[in-house]
Amino acid sequence: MSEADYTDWGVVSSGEGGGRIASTFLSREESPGIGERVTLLNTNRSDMVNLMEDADILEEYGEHITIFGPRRGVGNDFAKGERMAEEHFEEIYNAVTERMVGADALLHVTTLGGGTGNGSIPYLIEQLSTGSNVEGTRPEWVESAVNMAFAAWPYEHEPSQQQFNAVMGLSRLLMRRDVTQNADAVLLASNTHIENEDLSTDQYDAVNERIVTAIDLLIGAGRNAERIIDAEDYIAQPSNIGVYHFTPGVATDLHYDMLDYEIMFDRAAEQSFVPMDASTSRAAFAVVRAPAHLVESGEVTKSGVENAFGRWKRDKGISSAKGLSTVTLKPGRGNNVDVLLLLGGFDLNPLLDQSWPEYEETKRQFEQARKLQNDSETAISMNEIEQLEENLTRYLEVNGSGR
Ligand SMILES: Nc1nc2c(ncn2[C@@H]2O[C@H](COP(=O)(O)OP(=O)(O)OP(=O)(O)O)[C@@H](O)[C@H]2O)c(=O)[nH]1
Ligand SMILES: [Mg+2]
Repeated sequence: MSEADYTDWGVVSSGEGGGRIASTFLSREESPGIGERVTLLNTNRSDMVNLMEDADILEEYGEHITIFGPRRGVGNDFAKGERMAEEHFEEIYNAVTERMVGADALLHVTTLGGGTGNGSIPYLIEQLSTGSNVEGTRPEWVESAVNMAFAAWPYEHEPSQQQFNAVMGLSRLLMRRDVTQNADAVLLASNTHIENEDLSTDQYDAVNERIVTAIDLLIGAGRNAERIIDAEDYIAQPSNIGVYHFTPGVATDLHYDMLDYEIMFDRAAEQSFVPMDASTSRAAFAVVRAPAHLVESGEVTKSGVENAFGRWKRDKGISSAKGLSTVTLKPGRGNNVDVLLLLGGFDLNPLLDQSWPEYEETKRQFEQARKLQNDSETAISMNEIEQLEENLTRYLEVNGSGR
């Protein structure tokens, strides 16, 4: 296949954390499959300027930043972030569609603990896929593009407002207000679950590095692969059974000579990005990234990986999980391989357990506050909170992990 046949990805971020992750694709030498299709949205200019200055890419890539709304952030209020995105949607839509023109798949990166990214990304995804508030008709590529979200769950130790935001954000990524599916796929990573115990490194850097590695493997499976797994493939089969939440599990630098594939898959599953039990998965994809010489010599083969993945799934009791497996190439020599599992449809309760009590607590506080003061027209209403909770609950029921 030639370069032109591969999926063209675009990365859109909103908010500070999302921006820190997405700007990595600009700051490093090469981002195969993405190139310079990166749009960094925020309500706060100085956050973006600072993080791009830190990465020393402000001069070269500053124009990838698009600021909408109040220019001072939205103070952790996702409802405000959403409203700003709605009011300033034209700027956002123009920036995204101009910079991403022709993309086959969009990866929307956000954190879920804050207000800007959490508020705007679910809204943007809805608008790109339905066009309900877009003036005129959307370009054909926008209509057909896959909209995948990558969302970072707040740390366990963060305050209850962040946990509340996360529950509300997950609901909106999964479900529109009219209770139809929103994003085509929602990939989740829990900051606490993937943080580095080594406190000498910057925590965000360590977490973001893992997220970027997972995204590279995910995109790489659609390029230089024995059997291409494309954006569309991650979505088509699982969505037939109502599954579209996923988490990556990544194990890198595994000694090919010393480990069976099944052990490698176990390692990857043990390093899933959210707390979960792999045996509850209803979708599972496997990508083995190996140095070219191991593939050329026939040591690492698609069928070898496929058979082992089949055995692994059987062993986990998830033989019928939807998905594919493939082998892709990694540059360089050596005998080390990297493995990505993309697990979907698993029981989300181990993740939600972290935030649910704080979510309930914040909801109670809102309710109390409502009794004391006149409803301010700007704040989120109780009805709205209940509706979003109900939407999430409905998705969880379909996914066999009802709360
Ligand atoms: N993984 C990851 N999480 C981050 C990063 N930066 C912030 N967070 C988390 O994101 C949440 C805060 O969200 P931000 O991205 O700062 O918020 P925002 O989208 O800019 O929204 P507001 O500032 O509230 O308007 C917290 O839960 C942080 O722990 C990052 O670089 N990586
Ligand atoms: Mg911010």
